[in-house]
Amino acid sequence: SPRTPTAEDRFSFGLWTVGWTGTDPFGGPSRPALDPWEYADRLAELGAWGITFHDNDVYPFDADEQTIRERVGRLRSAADASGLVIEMVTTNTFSHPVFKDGGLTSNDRSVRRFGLRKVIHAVDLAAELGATTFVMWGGREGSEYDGSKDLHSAFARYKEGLDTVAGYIKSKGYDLRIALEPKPNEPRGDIFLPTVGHALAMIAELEHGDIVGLNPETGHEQMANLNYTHQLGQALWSGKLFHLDLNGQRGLKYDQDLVFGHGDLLSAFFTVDLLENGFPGNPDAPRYTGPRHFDYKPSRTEYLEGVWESAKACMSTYLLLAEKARAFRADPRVTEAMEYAGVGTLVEPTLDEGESLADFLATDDGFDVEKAAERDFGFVRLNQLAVEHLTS
Ligand code: GLO
Ligand code: NI
Ligand code: NI
Ligand code: NI
Repeated sequence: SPRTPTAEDRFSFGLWTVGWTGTDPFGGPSRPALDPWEYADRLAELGAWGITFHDNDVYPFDADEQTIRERVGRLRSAADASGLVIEMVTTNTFSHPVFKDGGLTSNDRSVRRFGLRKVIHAVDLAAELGATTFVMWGGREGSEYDGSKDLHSAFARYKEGLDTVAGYIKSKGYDLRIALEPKPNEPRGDIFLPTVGHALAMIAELEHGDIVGLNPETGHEQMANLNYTHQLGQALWSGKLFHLDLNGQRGLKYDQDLVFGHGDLLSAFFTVDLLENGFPGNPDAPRYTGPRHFDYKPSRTEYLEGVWESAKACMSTYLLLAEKARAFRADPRVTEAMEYAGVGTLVEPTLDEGESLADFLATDDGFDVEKAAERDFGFVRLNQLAVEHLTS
C-alpha cells in the first residue's frame, strides 16, 4: 500500500474539487457544502502540500470588499496554520449567466470589459496570496452555432484579453505566470483553444507570451481522443508546461473528472513516468518541476467520507505509479528493451554537426532500404514490461 504523502510530494487540490457537492445538469447536490477553510484543513491532514481556488470558491460573485477581505483572510489563516501553500489562483468567468457567451470573447463588449476587470482583480488576489500560477480556463469562450461568432474577431479579442492580463502582471512586477487550460467541449458546444496544440499556437501570437504557458488536464485531452502524455511532452518541449490538472477520464464522454488513474491507467502510468523520470533516452531535456495538482470530482455517489477517500486515492495512485515507474526505469530488462527499440538514439541529430545539406545530398551512405524495413523495434515487448510492472 502507498505511503502517506508529504509536502515534498507537492500534491495540491482545487477547493472546487473536494468542494463539488454533486450538482449536475440532472440533479441537485448529493452532499453538503463545507466552508473553504474546512476543505483546506482536511486536505492538509491528508498530506496535501498546496491548494488552489477560483475567486468565487472563496467569496460570492456579488460579495462586497469587506466580505472578500474577511473570507480570503480566513482561508489564508487556515492555510498558514496548516502549512499549505496557495500555489495557484484562478477566476470564475463561467458560472454567472452574464458570461453565457464568454468572458473575454463575448459578442457583448460591455461583458468583455466586465470580464477583464474580474480577471485583473483575481490576478491581484493571486499575487497577494503568493500564488505563482494564474490559470485561465476559458470555459465559456466558444459557441454552439457557427453563425453566432465572427471567429476572426473572437481570436483577436482572446489575444487582446490575454495580452492585457499578461501585460498587467509584468507592469506590476508580480512573480506570476499565466497557464491556459485547453478543453474541447462542455459547457460550450465548441470551446476556443480546444487542445494543448491550439493553446500553444495562440501563445505564439501573443505579445507577452513569454509568461503564458499551459495547464493541461488529463480528461480534457482524452475527451478529444488525444494522448495526454504526448501533450505534456510537447508542452515541455516548448518550455510551456507551467502547471497540471491531473484526473481520470474514460473515453469520449462528458468531462468525468474521475480520480487520477481511474480512467486510462496505462496512460496514467506513462504520465507519471514522464513527470517523475523525464524523457527516456534524453536525461538533459527539461523536466516538469511544478506542483502535482489534481482537478477531479469525488463521484456524486459519495458522501463526505467518500470525498476524503477520493482525494486520498488521487495521491495514492500517483505515489503507486511513481514507485512502479521508478522500478520500470531501473529494470535491466527495460534498459535492454529500450536499447533494442532505439529509444535513446532519437536524441541524435539527423544531420552530422556541420554537415551541409549539399554535402548530405552528395553522400551515398549505402543505406539498404529493404534491410531497414525489416527492423524489429520490439515496442510491444517494451510495453509488456510496463504492463508487468504495473500489475506486479
Ligand atoms: C473544467 C476545468 C476547470 C478549471 C478551473 C481552473 O473543466 O477543468 O475546473 O480547471 O476553472 O481554472
Ligand atoms: Ni476540467
Ligand atoms: Ni475535467
Ligand atoms: Ni481543470
